Amino acid sequence: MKNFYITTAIDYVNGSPHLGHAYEKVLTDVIARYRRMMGDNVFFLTGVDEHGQKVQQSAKAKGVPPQQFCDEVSQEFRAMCAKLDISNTDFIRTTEERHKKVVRQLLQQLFDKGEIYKAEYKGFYSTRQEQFLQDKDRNPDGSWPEIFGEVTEITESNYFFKLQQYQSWLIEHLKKNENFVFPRYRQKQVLEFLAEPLNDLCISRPRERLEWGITLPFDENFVTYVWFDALVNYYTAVIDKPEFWPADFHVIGKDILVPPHAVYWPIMLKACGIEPPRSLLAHGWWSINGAKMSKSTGNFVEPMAFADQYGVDALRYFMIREMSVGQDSDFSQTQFLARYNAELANNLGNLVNRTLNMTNRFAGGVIPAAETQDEVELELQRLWDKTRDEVLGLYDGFQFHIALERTFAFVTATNAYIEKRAPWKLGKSTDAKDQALLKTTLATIAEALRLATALLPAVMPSTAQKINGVLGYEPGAVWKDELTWSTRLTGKKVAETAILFPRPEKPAAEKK
Ligand code: ME8
Repeated sequence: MKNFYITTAIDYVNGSPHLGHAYEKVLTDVIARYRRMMGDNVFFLTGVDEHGQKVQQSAKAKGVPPQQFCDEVSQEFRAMCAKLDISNTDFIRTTEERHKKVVRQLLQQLFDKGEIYKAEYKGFYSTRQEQFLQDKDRNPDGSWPEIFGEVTEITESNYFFKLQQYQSWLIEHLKKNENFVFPRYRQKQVLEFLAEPLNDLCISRPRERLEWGITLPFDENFVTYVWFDALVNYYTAVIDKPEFWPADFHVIGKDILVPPHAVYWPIMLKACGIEPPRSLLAHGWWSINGAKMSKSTGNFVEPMAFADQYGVDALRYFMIREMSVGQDSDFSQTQFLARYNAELANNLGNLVNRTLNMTNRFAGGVIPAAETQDEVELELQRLWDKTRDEVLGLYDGFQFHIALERTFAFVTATNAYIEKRAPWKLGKSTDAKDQALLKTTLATIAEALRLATALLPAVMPSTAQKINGVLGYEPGAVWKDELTWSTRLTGKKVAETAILFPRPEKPAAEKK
């Protein structure tokens, strides 16, 4: 069994979870579930990033101590994971003792090796990004880009990590590992960033400016820079499970690829003598109804409102079907409803209902064996073989949106097969040939539905389970064995009805 370790970014708890957080969890969950279906031993980590200035400020604004504030908000993130059917193995919080211990150990190790030094810094600082700025960060007109928020000039002593001396190592590493970053074009961005000389990384904040952080083990007047603290979470979680390191994938948004994940993190690990992660998967950003989404502008969809109204799997399906991994997408209610109605309710939902109705009406609710096999059936079987092979390749290449498109094209073809065979006409005939063809038709539809369903559990786990349930079917333990056209359903008793995708009554609440 192959060990497979995958993580999401850990979310800042300075606000409630939003659609971007929900998407990242679901995307990672799809990969984790797929790897498990392929037989891997998966460790799937998610969690929250609880230190730093933003969290300290949000707690202050609410008038509660930071730890209490973190306890409350992290609960919302945990609840979101449960609600979205996220199959994570562990949930880490950076305020946990297990994590602080590892951060202190690594800092001490680097300090003892002479990789960390103290120096005075004079320059510009962005509170919003918790980052020191350089002239190259300015707009062409000399102003600071909006993402930095308020920028102030400061002079202070701090501890610095010798990042620069690892620059050429990292460039070599990226050249040797062409698939370090997915999508590939983002690997180029990393190399472009590395074309300029790196500055050493300031890894401390003076206690008088920031209290909410991990105290440096070698100087209690300082706390650890939040990014140095946060990145270590991936390592903390498996410190007693070395078989999972290096991580196979860190799934993150494109905004935190360069420099934190693609530059700081591999270098931090290298300096500590630890292997860097195998790959980073950087996804794109959601906008909502065409507008950029951010906590500060307050324009975000409550993912839970959609999950409550249309079902968790409908939300999971939409996000994975709509977004090509790596690219940006827009979440519009119109598009959500269009896909919900056309693809889930009218295509898949309809196939399930027709299968149950006709099996009940013409075969006493028991799936018959096929008695004939004509070109029409063979054609559908050949389409299945093609669909399955393509979909497996697409899953391996993170092209989930196309994998779903192909899977649903097979569902469409099965619905078209029903039209062609018109079992409602065959059912009226007493001719033996028609009766045989009717049995073949019912067997073919049920088997096609079972197979389409076998491609769905990574994205829609509970829908797949429900469909198997109404078909009276329990899939076997080896997933790949489930993917061949078979007679597994012969003799199974189907349910009377199934309601998978109910018609929405009123539009989901959308915050603007
Ligand atoms: O960056 N669309 O936390 P975070 C898609 N704590 N993804 C989005 C998004 C959007 N509109 N908005 C945010 C942090 N994300 C750090 C990470 S990891 C050691 C520390 C994604 O709460 C974002 O890209 O701001 C990131 O991957 C994740 O949500 C958490 O963002």
